[in-house]
Amino acid sequence: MRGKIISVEGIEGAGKSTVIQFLVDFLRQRGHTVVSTREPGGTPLAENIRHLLLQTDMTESITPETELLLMFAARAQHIQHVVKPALQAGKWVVSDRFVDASYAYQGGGRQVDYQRIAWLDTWIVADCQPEIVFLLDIEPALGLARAKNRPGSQDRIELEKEIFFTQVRAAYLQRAHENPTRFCIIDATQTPAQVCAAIARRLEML
Ligand code: Z5A
Repeated sequence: MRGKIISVEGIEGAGKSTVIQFLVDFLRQRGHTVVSTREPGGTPLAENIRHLLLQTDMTESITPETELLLMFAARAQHIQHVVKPALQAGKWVVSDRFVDASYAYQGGGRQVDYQRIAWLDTWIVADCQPEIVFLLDIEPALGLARAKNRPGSQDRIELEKEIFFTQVRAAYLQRAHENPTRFCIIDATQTPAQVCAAIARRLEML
């Protein structure tokens, strides 16, 4: 038996963290063993790469290419050490972001050529693709306003301007339209209860 991957995507403040616990609980109640993880991160080395990627006190700017390659370096560790072993053991993997974030942020936001991302995707992710990608869709102005209300300081990517998140959102939506069976777009302006209900409806179809 092979488990499945479910990822949750969206721009800053879309409400991913809020729905992930619901998703995990829902799957566990249906008898699945679930591994809850995140990208970039999920292993000690990948979490170190995450820290490098998100820190704000760098004396040197990170190029879009470096950012992309670090995302995939973290992903390679995550897939080999967490995702594949879980799937092989029949577990389900719920990931707070996965490969589609690279198309949206590095492709849409940083304008890295999609073909380069697709090449890395084929190499590193291969058949470890999510069964469902829940895309929590929200206008950047609203997402950023929500995120600003949270405690804690903003990371390097969160400090980007609204136009960056507009490009990221457009890339996510384009990817969703290109992959309609895999993606499930959820209106993230709804209440948390309505968002979770929409997620449950899609999971019931599995
Ligand atoms: N990144 C990348 O560039 N390339 C890649 O390949 C990958 C990632 C994998 C870290 O990700 C960064 O890495 C991320 C993309 C980049 N940078 N950015 N931006 P992350 O997922 O850890 O970080 P994040 O996007 O900053 O997550 P977030 O801001 O925590 O988003 P969220 O989880 O969607 O938000 P939330 O904490 O659940 O909700 C935000 C607030 O809104 C909070 O106060 C909630 O109580 C509130 N909220 C949530 N839902 C609702 C609803 N429905 N109504 C009203 N209020 C709500």
